[in-house]
Amino acid sequence: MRRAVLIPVLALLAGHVGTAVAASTTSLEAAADNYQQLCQRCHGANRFGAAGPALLPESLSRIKPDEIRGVIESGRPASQMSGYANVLSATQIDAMVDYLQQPPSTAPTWSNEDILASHSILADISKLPNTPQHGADPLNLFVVVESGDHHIDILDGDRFVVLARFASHFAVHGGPKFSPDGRFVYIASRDGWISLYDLHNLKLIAEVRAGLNTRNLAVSKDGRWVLVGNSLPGNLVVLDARDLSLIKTIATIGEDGTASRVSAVYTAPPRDSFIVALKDVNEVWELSSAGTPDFVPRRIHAEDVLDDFSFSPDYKQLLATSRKAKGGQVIDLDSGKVVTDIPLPGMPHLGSGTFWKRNGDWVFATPNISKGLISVIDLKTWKLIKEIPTLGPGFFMRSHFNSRYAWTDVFFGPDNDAVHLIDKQTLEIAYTLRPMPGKTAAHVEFTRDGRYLLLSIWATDGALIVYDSNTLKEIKRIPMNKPSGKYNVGNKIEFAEGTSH
Ligand code: DHE
Repeated sequence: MRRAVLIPVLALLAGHVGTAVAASTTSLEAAADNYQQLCQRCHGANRFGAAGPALLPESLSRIKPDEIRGVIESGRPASQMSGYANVLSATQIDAMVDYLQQPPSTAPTWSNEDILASHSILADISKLPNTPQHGADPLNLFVVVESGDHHIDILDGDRFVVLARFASHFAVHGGPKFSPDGRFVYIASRDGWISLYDLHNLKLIAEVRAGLNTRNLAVSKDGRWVLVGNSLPGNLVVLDARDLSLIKTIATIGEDGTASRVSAVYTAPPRDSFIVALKDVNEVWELSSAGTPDFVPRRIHAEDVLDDFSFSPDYKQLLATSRKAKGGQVIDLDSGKVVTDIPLPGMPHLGSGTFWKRNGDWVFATPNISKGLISVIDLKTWKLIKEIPTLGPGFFMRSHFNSRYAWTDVFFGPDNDAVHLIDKQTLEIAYTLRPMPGKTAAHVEFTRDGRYLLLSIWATDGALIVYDSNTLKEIKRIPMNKPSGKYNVGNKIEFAEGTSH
């Protein structure tokens, strides 16, 4: 029997599942048999994933049926997934596409025992030097996610050379998070795997599968705890940050008994707590991480499901997308009360928004996933100051204290190769760059001093482009396979202005 790993290509946001040819019960049964013969060895008998990724509806929901079909037919380059066009007929492949999008016959579960069994220690930290062994500035390293072939690069942020490259689990999503001293980085994959990597020794230390479908993770202010937010099963998992051993799982059940998926988890350092966004109940949770925490949630009751989050710079207030508020809603985290609604058009992507000071006052700017505009809000009055039209909907926005510009992408539509540089004082687009015409340019991160920045060309034959942030001159182009996010250690551990938190 041929060995196969069905590794789907990177999901596209637009055009979700829904057009698969509906297969009959008989053909679904036949597809289930074919799955057990051809696929289960790498993807697991229960489709939870093994050497290959999970093939559950939750794992595939962001991938178009045509893409799934293409991978089954032709395999996936640079992976162990070979094509099945010569093994299965077109009808059998259609049935397989449909089968993989059906829930499994027994509901997927991932228990504490499963988490414990998945835990592995890959290096003995006590035997490793506790000073950087790579000769680069440890606070100016970048962790770069190469999403095209599921790898992580560690980049020297002074010389712009790759110091180490290693395979990640399937589909790393959300920003990797760091220990407060910047030595360790914690990486979450959509398939539920959490990895702990030592940046001093450039070594993987431990791994654990915390769930079947994970949203993201957060590290506590003191660096002792890692909190993982899962959508399958809907729960929170607390891990010991030293070695990822399991401390506790917390089912995310609303006060009225409704089980909820987690949208995302965040660290709020001034509050010494974690904040949890829930997808299916009108609650926001806060879990204290101070002292010896019990991780019992404080429930903040909301009028609506609050999803995508950002925080005021002092973490006293939460900005969330709310359908009821027709855009954004501001919640005071101490009182749990609504401060105000901010009607915003389209789908603002608050989590990717950024703050800066304009004429001495804080402003917040957010990209929009469904409309070509940037909304700029005054943080004192919470009033919308300006809508800046862009060439199309965007995903990310970034700046730095020392940068005159906020950089934002045009992720969707025909101008997805363009990035806009917004003058932080005039709120006008000062420049529009097209670094690689025809290829998506997105997601910026600055060096610790803000002198340079790295921009991703989000394509299989893509690159990381290094710019001088003042002259806007291109300094270097490092070829990479769909580089997505990149994260500067110093900026991240200092929760620097302009970067994501
Ligand atoms: Fe993300 C961060 C949610 C789709 C790339 N994304 C985040 C965060 C959330 C989020 C809540 C902040 C968590 C953190 O960093 O710890 N993303 C969502 C969605 O709900 C959405 C729209 C749909 C989904 O199914 O998840 C979504 N995200 C995408 C993509 O399609 C992107 C472009 C490609 C991918 O890798 O999946 C994508 N998201 C990213 C990246 C970050 C991110 C690169 C980290 C941004 C940063 O700079 O910190």
